[in-house]
Amino acid sequence: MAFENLLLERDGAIAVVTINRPKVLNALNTQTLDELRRVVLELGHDAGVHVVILTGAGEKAFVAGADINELAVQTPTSGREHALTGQHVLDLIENLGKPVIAAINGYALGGGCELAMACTLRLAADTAKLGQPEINLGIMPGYAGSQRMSRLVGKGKAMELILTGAPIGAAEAERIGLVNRVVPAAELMTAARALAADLAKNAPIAMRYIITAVNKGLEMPFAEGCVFEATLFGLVASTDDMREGTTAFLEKRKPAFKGK
Ligand code: CO8
Repeated sequence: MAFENLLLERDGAIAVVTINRPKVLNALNTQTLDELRRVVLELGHDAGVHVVILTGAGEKAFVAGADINELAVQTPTSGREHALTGQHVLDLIENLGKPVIAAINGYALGGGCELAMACTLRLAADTAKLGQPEINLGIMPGYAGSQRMSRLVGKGKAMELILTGAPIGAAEAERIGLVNRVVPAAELMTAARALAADLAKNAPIAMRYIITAVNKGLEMPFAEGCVFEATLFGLVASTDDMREGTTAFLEKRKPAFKGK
């Protein structure tokens, strides 16, 4: 599949997707969003891919937001459609059923921060800056940032970040739970690939159900979430990988999972 604004690299069970518009700090225009949608669907259907890494081209930015050239000329109708499209693409990422690691190599602002929040895990370079600066443009988050931010960092910090528009550094982002881990910029991709390689050894069906249980469970009352978890647990107990994992433990060897 050919992409104009994305690079796609496969390395065994790991796929690396790089948003590649460095001249505009990898801003998400309509075409890039559509390419993201297509690549996510493709990787979701590819049984050989177990983990995805998402990053930005160049050393300055992960994604500096939605493309402001397009925002500047939007109408109420096109703005709503654009927001819904972005939300849909980010939903696909969040619910891909395979871990998606955001390797945040610089600015993750506005739609870029929203994109990172839709990923399963976030590693940030120590030089990264994250924030929701939409308020400075007289607008507000539109790719579900107002919803995911409060779920990740709590209501108080979400209000502060979105209302002030002030970006925060990687260390502060780690402190409040906006990113999982900060690493030196030069080591970001090595760390992301190492984490991806660790995850890629896991049983794919178990990972899929864990992601589903956490994502869907957050939208359910606790008791219903527990019943949902038990049902997925029952399903995972039917897999060859469950037998392999438990047998390997008892035989004191490493398991070899097959995704069945
Ligand atoms: N869109 C378009 N172009 C951009 C963007 C962007 N988001 N960000 C940077 N660029 C361009 C600049 O215009 C500049 O282009 P040129 O070289 O032609 O002048 C180039 O990238 C380099 O940027 P700077 O010269 O500004 O680089 P600096 O190092 O001086 O500054 C910053 C870096 C601080 C990241 C600065 O570029 C900046 O503030 N960018 C905008 C950040 C922002 O406001 N992002 C939020 C956008 S709104 C959004 O994401 C809403 C999402 C939800 C939409 C819902 C649907 C409607």
